[in-house]
Amino acid sequence: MLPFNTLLTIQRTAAITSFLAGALVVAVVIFLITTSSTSEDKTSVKHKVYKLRGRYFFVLTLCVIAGLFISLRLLPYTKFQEKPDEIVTIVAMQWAWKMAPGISDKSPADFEGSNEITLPAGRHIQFNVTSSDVNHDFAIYNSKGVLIAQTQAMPQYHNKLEHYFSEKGDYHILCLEYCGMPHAFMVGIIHIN
Ligand SMILES: [Cu+2]
Repeated sequence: MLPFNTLLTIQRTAAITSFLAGALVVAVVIFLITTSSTSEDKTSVKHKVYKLRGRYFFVLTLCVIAGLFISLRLLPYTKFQEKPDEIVTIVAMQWAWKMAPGISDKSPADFEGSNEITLPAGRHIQFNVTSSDVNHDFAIYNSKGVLIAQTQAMPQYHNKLEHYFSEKGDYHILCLEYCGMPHAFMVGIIHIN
């Protein structure tokens, strides 16, 4: 959670920015109304606009190509294309989590795991998530109560969730899919050290 002062500043900045953008739109409209005339020769205007449109298209294309080139390199996909450092099997059940390192060849119902697990910080971890009964949702919260990663836990499906825990500490696992009365008590812990 951001401190209240920071939130206020972000809100103020957003308000000022939208006010200035609104004022700019109004100014452009007023400019167009005051400078437009009905008697001007439309052919020469059309010619001017079409010429400008060609240049505008060219500049816009260059901007899009440059934007794609810069932003595509920043996407985190390549980071997760390597083999994970560690694989953890997660089985959700009414109303607990079974977690254990490695890939399990047992059925979700027979799989044995604990509600608590310890994992290393700064490693590429892949969670292999499934369910032994109904739909659940495997959601990881940090110590400040912020949701940092989540995926559905579904019977007969194995969803892969990859995450780097850059900070040490205790992370809580909550279920984000209502799965019955004690759903809210379905809490697991991941210790990162
Ligand atoms: Cu639930």
